[in-house]
Amino acid sequence: SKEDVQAFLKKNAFVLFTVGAVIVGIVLGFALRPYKMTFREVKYFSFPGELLMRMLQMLVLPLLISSLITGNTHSSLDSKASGKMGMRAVIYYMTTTFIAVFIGILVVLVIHPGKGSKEEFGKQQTIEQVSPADAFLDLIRNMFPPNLVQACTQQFKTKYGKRVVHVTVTVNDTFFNSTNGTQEVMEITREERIPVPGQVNGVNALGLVVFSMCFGLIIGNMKEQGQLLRDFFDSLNEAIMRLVAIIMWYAPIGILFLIAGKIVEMDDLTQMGGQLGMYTITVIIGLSIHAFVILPTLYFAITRQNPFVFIAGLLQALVTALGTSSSSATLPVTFKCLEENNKIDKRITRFILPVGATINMDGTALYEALAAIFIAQVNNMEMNFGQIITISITATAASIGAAGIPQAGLVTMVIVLTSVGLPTDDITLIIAVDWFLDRLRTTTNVLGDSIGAGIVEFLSRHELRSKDVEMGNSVLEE
Ligand code: DAS
Repeated sequence: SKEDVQAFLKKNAFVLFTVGAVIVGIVLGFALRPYKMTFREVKYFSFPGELLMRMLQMLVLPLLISSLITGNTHSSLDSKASGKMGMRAVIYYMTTTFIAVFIGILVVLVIHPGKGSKEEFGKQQTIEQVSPADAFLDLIRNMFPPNLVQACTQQFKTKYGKRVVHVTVTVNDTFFNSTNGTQEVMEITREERIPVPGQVNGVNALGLVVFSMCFGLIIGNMKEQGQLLRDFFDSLNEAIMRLVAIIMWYAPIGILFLIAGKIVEMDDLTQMGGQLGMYTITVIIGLSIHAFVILPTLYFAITRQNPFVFIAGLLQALVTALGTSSSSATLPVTFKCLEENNKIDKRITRFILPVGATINMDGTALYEALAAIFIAQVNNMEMNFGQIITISITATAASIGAAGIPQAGLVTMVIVLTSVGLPTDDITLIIAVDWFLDRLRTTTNVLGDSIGAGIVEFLSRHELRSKDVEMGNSVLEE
């Protein structure tokens, strides 16, 4: 009946808007492609998308800090229960990341997209060599930022010691010449610096995660003296989540323009027939197996609940990940979806989501292992068993070190390649498709974090419940 339809529309408004935004974005993007917009026009066109990105990033810092601090003060849980919860999260992160790496290696070995020649790829640029040891030390260095204020603002500092990793891209751009009023085409070389592991758009997320967790644990143990701080961060967290709720209404518009803008500006996919096309398909297959088979099966095996109902609740977060290619920027939306649609306990989400978004990246791990072996195949080098093990370990480390920002995984790939003696310059072979594959692996990353929250909540239900009883909270039926 009419009422039913109305009720349905009201209940699913967000989902409908979001799905609609993706579809309209794709259609609009392809419709506008023939008009060959200039670089600048594309920038104007995707402005609403850029705004969404900025709004989300604006919230990440206070959200990350406040939720981790309140999540770790055990005003909400006692320290034994938090410890157990933390262990479960870590075990989940490790297991799923290893499975992801395994799948990545398996699909690339079976499909074998690399055909032992580089001719069909465009020209290559030089990328600096990075020693895995230095990169590893940098990962640990980033855990302890010497200056907390700087950790919130610093721009691309500490590059594997002193080095700067950057990729130079050349773009053709039409400029409007204001002196004589003509349009002219000129080639400019834009130097794009790719940020380093553990840093999110000038934010050292890893360092802030470590600090906030420790800080939360401390003020949790401070009895009355800590009450002021506990209340402060609790209320800060609440306030930020309300801001998130407002941005959620704008999100579909932003996503529409982010997607459309990207489709308008992407290169013609002329190379896609060859090895790069096969490579793209291989990555898609690998990520799909992990996202649609492994993670749901794991969720079902543990919780005995329908994983696809759970995933449906995450739709907006997944689409945001697809639109922004940043798991950090998506974090506010992930929080909202998990807490509101999937009714995950706030004590769980605050405790583990920020950590997950920073270090747990299944999609990235899968991608890095797969890409490294693809590059070996292109170079006609067969990897032996020992080298494959090395790749699995460094790909895992690289995914932990990769920041939750666009294309961070491409940078940390240098570590994986160096560890087995593959040419790091060959990263540029896959740059052409990375913007796209990045979106898919980011979506997988966010899905992995969210399913992790669902699983950890299920496993911790007894602790949560007994705490509720103790506090006299209303206890939910199991
Ligand atoms: N884009 C990333 C993310 O936010 C990481 C990557 O580049 O793989 O998850």
